[in-house]
Amino acid sequence: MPITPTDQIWMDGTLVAWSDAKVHVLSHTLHYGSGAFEGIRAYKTPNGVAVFRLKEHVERLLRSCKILMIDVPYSSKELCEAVKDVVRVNGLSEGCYVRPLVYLGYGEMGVNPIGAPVNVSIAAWPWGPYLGEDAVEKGVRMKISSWARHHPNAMPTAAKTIGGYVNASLAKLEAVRAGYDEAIMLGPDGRVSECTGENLFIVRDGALFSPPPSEAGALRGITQSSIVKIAADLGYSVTFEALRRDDLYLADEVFVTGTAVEVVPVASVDDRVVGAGRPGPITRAIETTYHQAVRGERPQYEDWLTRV
Ligand code: PPE
Repeated sequence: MPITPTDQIWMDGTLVAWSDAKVHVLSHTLHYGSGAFEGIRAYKTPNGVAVFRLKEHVERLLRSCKILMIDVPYSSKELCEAVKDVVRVNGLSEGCYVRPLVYLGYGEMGVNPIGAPVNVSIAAWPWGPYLGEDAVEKGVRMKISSWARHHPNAMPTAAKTIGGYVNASLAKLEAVRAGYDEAIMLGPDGRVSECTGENLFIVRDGALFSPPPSEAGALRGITQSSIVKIAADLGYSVTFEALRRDDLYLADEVFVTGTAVEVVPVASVDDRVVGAGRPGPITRAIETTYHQAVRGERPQYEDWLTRV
């Protein structure tokens, strides 16, 4: 998806002009992929622009770095302030997507990352619907990938590791080139894991199920956890349960969740129509509530919002 440039990007504690936010070609992460990132959204609310679940995202970034043994030279508090600054200085009062990135910079070559400088950047720009303009309305077509999700001893699946996304990119390419909107990935054990940039839920007999993140080798999605809360508040039961591909084919409803995608219904999986082939009532109710919660239209979820 194309990027709409904004004015300034935070790099290692300083705001620099968008066009000057550059790195050296010998930056360590560019060669070996070690580093971590986050995806955060900010929304326009009746009381000004607010970042959704800011602290949770920043803390997940720091946890990803802990796994990678990367010492981030900023505290959670400093990074939260920096995210707010970036949204504010770029005048993104209509909302935006924020991309914090921790990477190893220029100075060391060779796989050994010890001694490479740790750099942090935070950029923000307006980002539209992740899976297309009519995804929420019509639902998306999914394909189960021939690429398996990482084995947890091959890539730490709890970390949002930069290099880990090669696996996601391969699955995405395969799905898109075959004419689908997105891929669903199975774990090394053949159970459903997650999508290339989303977690997944199914609805069966009025109840919700999602693969348990750590067993499924899926990212512990912050949106997934918001949906668990919203679904429970709406009176639906939610269970983390291992799912197989036939559970997807036979589900009454399927939807995906993530910061970038938000909540998007699935219309078909491997050309098997899900339910009636249009977004189901439970997906609709959850999508609507999430849409309102992130925009500050649901006072009960006000704790999730940080005004900039
Ligand atoms: N799984 C994966 C693999 C993933 O990348 C994301 C977020 C999620 C689950 C959902 O996590 P959460 O955002 O905490 O609910 N994907 C981010 C990056 C997408 C991209 O293309 O870049 C995102 O949504 O920001």
